[in-house]
Amino acid sequence: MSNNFKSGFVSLIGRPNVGKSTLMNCLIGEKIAIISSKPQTTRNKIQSILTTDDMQVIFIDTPGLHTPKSKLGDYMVKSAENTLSNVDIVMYLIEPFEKIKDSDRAILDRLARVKAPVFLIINKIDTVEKPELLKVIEAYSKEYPFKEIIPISALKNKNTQDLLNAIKKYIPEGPKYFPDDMITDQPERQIIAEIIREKALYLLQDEIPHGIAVEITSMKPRKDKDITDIEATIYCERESHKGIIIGKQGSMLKKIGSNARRDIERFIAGSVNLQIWIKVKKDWRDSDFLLRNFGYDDKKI
Ligand SMILES: Nc1nc2c(ncn2[C@@H]2O[C@H](COP(=O)(O)OP(=O)(O)OP(=O)(O)O)[C@@H](O)[C@H]2O)c(=O)[nH]1
Ligand SMILES: [Mg+2]
Repeated sequence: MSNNFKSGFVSLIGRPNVGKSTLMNCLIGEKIAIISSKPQTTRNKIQSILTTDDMQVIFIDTPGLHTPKSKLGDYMVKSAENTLSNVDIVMYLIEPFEKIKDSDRAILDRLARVKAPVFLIINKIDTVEKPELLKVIEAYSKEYPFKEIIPISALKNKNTQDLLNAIKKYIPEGPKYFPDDMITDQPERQIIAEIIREKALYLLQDEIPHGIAVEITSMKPRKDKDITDIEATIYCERESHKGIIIGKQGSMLKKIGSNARRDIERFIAGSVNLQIWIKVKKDWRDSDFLLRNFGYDDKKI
């Protein structure tokens, strides 16, 4: 290791659905965080680690900042805000809209108290023309003294090298916090539970997927065969939701299961036998006890 090895923590914050998780996965080159077109997909802080010859960056993907309507929402927002005071760089992601929404104004207000350098990352530039982009840059640069303004497309992997170069400029000298081959702090079971939740988010409508929690109750590789038996439980908030998640003759649950199995097999690089059960836990999103039980523990933020 050379003397001037650099390392640090970089938080990705922004409104829901702006592409924070997509960007983190893109920078790491692996799918660590789940993604969906529905807002409020990410519920926890998720760390991933990029190690190069001369730098180690720990990216922290966070839940989208919004006005919470449940205790789960409170937990999500708190865990995102908490990163603001503990990182070396804050990357504030927006979509390329010139008009600054109230919810973005609220984030800009919070940024005023941040000591770390703040980058404005304008994501989804594949959806706009250059003149529009310039207007976005102009509107936002009036609002805050951003250290860098970097337009990117996380989906198309555009300009992300420029972003990494900028990170390198601002990150301090420091030690290697994690081993070279470690890419995330997420336990395997957590990632598998999240894959199942991602498929449910994709296939289910309205409020139902937002009221889902997934728990892996058992995971056992078979002794005689190259196959892993995984048992999972999907928790939902109402009896009526349970019916919808199971679907006609079990068709919805089957779809969620087979979509998830495909991704889990890729993730663990082996065959999987996946069994999913559905249970109702009424209003779990507002129960301190159940939130903690599902890993949304605000004492651990
Ligand atoms: N066109 C386009 N779409 C993108 C880009 N980056 C992300 N998306 C899409 O935006 C949607 C939201 O992406 P996520 O990465 O889940 O967004 P997020 O900010 O993590 O959302 P939350 O976890 O809900 O806060 C998905 O449908 C992505 O495919 C981009 O560069 N271009
Ligand atoms: Mg996300």
